[in-house]
Amino acid sequence: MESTSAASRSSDQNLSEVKPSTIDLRGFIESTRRDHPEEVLKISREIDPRFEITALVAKLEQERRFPILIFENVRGSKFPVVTNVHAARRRLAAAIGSEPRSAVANYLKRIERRIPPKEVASGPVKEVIVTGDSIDLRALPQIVHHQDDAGPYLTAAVTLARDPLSGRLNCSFNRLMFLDKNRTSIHLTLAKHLWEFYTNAEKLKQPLQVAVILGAHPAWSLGALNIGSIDEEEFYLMGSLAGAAMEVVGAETMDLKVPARAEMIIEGEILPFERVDEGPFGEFTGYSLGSRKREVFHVKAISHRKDAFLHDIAVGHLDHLLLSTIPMEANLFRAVKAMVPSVRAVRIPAPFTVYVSIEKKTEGQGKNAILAVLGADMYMKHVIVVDHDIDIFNDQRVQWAVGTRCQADRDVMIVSNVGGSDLDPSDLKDGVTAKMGIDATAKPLLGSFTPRHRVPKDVFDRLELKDFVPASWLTQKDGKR
Ligand SMILES: Cc1cc2nc3c(=O)[nH]c(=O)nc-3n(C[C@H](O)[C@H](O)[C@H](O)COP(=O)(O)O)c2cc1C
Ligand SMILES: [Mn+2]
Repeated sequence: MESTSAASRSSDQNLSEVKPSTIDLRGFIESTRRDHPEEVLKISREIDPRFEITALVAKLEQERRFPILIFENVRGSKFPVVTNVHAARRRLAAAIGSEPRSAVANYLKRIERRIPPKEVASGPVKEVIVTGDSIDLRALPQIVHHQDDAGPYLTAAVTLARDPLSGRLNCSFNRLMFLDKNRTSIHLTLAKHLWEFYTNAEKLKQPLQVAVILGAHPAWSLGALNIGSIDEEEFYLMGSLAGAAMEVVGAETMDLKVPARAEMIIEGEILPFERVDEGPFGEFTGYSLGSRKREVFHVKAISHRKDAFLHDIAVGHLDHLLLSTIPMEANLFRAVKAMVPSVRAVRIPAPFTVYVSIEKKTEGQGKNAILAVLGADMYMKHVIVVDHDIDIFNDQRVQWAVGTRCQADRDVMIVSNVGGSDLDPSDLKDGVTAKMGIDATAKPLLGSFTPRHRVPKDVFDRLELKDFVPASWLTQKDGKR
């Protein structure tokens, strides 16, 4: 199959080389298998969707292996399962035509050029259409991820909905917990865009219609996760990131266009004023949070490919964390750059935490960078800003900067009672949190700060290790890196 594989070879391939009709998740998996056969593992042995799928991801992770996993034989369902698609930065970068190190820069570059969706008459996702009484969600693999989870969940669900007030579209990931043959719960983070749409619909006493996309190309997923104003429609960035228009086709029960090359579309509505117990659920934070009241999604139609597979995301594992951090890092890079033009890099090393490196040119820019981050992403809680001589991909160097360039009473800022994630296990009230910024840049500026120790460069360059140490040392790989 022709595919996006050229993406993995050049840093940003010629856009005209990408044929729209080949952009989909299975095409991406196929091109990954062809170019990096060790990154795709097909498993024909029967697997129990209750814990075993996540267990295998976790066991492989322990071995530092992160292949895409295809389970052909899933107990209790005729649908195969694909998981761990996003567990390698190389794959996510390749999906947007980039090398791993330049993924954030390439993300920002690609979303500048809008490639709107292209309407087609039909597509593979319409091969099978199920409506009315024939709908039975229990025919799908019932994947239970972690020990304390309240039940099986759909974790790779990209929602598409229209604001009843403005008419604008929104895409985001929202997890669904299976309730019965045609209902799930849906988790809408407070103050995020789908929640905003839903509260608008509720005020009008109307249901909110939602199409759930399952089996998205990783570039579409990265687009759905774009962080921006509620007026920015993620739907129009998906093709931009993939490098070719996303083909779309009319939904069955609502006035929305859905990706024609998805694996499956679940159409339905969230009714006003209805809530149900959801959870406990093992979250992306690595904790299992208790049960809460959540909204309910009523399924009206399911359309899917004849040989559709169910796309799963291993919650809280790299599959999940890498996928969500690239769009967040891109947004934060852009936001800091608006305030501090000489920003060098942004990295999210842990939930709610971000490192920023800047080339500080004038006093106070460390704190400008902190304010830009906290103003640009509701989830971010702890911000550490360092100078550009610090490699923020090395946690130890960041801690070194905090230890040696920071005075807590001068360089730490704390803001209490700010809206944040409702999945933070340390907050006392749902979604209300304290924010902290640590300005670990050298004061007043790096150039005038106490100099670092170093051996003279000419001496360093002149000495040859081979003149001093056994030859075997120089051929041995240092495994500690
Ligand atoms: C795998 C995955 C699952 C997610 N699950 C949820 C969820 O259940 N509810 C939610 O509000 N956000 C969830 N998110 C985060 C949102 O999708 C993300 O914050 C998105 O950018 C929000 O979009 P918005 O800015 O349009 O509201 C998830 C993200 C990922 C990657
Ligand atoms: Mn949005």
